[in-house]
Amino acid sequence: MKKIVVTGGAGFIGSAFVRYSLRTYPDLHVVTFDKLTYAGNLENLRDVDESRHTYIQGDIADYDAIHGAMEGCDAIVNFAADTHVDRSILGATDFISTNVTGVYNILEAAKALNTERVLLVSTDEIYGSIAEGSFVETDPQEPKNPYSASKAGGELIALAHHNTFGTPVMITRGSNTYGPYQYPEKIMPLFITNLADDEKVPLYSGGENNVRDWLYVDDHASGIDTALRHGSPGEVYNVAGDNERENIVLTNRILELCGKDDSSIQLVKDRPGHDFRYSIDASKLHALGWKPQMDWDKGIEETVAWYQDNEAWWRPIKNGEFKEYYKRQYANREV
Ligand code: NAD
Ligand code: TDX
Repeated sequence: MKKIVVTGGAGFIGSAFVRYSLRTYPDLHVVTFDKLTYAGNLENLRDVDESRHTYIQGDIADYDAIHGAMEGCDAIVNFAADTHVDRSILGATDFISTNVTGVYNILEAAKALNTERVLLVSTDEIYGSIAEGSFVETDPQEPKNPYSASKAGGELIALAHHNTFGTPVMITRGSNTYGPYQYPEKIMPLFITNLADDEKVPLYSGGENNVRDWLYVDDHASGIDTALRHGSPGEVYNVAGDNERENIVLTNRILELCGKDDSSIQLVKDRPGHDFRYSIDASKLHALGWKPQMDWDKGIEETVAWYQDNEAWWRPIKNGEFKEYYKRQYANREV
């Protein structure tokens, strides 16, 4: 592979994947194609080697734009998505445009251009919640919120495209991802940055101890790269962190690392349709040689330290679009 397109490469995981690819493959050229929605940020790519990187602003829901970006490229890795569950509950029109129509455009462009590999980055959320045990790739999709339903829709179109046209598509389903450069709407950066401002952290409270499996962002990037290079077309690969934590346990660890106690927790009304637990089995990707490298204790310590040391990155975000969103999302929600 000499040249690849990374859609959504200015977001959290996409930018980590761009950095990972450029440092791992010295002859690779990466084209980042990104709409720069509220979640996209060119600051996330500030350290990349510009001689092997091209940036194009565009929307995957615009067929001509994405077709143009893919011309002359060997592969495409799609991170572009609307990604926040709470925002999809407020309104899912953009989610359907990007996560379904956008994915279809990528597949059609790949067919027209004979692109060698197409990797769609998807999520463990498409399985829905599981009380015990872990999902494997052959388990059915049972998405339970508008975000995960839109991701499941994109997956189904991709698998049908593979079956009908032989499009060389691989899908990865990753766990909850954490690390530097994550937009502070997601639980970890939201809580760390609120605490830096001596504000409380809004913990959703529905009487259940919701559980998430935490995957370090560079491990997610290397898992996607393994599936891209060693996976088989038409196949799906789970990318698990194998670090399941109840939200309250995660919250208490963040409080401790930030020098606070549980008086900084504000219980708020639960997310509607809140999935109780996500858990996936990544044996299939392990068989291709992938293993997560980051230890949980080190990962969370480094992540908290990164946000504490990089206020210049998150302050403009929290003072910008995020401010209105936060008010709308959390106002009058205390329990
Ligand atoms: P993010 O919200 O940080 O970034 C998304 C990026 O996509 C942004 O740069 C945005 O500008 C871009 N984008 C959005 N719509 C676009 C469009 N129509 N055309 C072009 N670019 C567009 O997302 P993330 O957390 O980095 O997630 C990346 C991918 O990984 C998504 O597909 C998501 O579903 C998946 N995923 C995320 C997690 C997680 O915990 N964050 C876990 C599993 C899977
Ligand atoms: O303010 C909050 N309070 C709270 O208790 C927020 C934002 C979240 N939570 C809870 C809800 C979840 O149980 O924390 C957990 C994690 O929430 P998010 O960070 O919003 O992530 P989640 O809903 O689990 O989805 C994430 O993982 C799968 C990503 O946002 C998705 O893009 C990915 O596909």
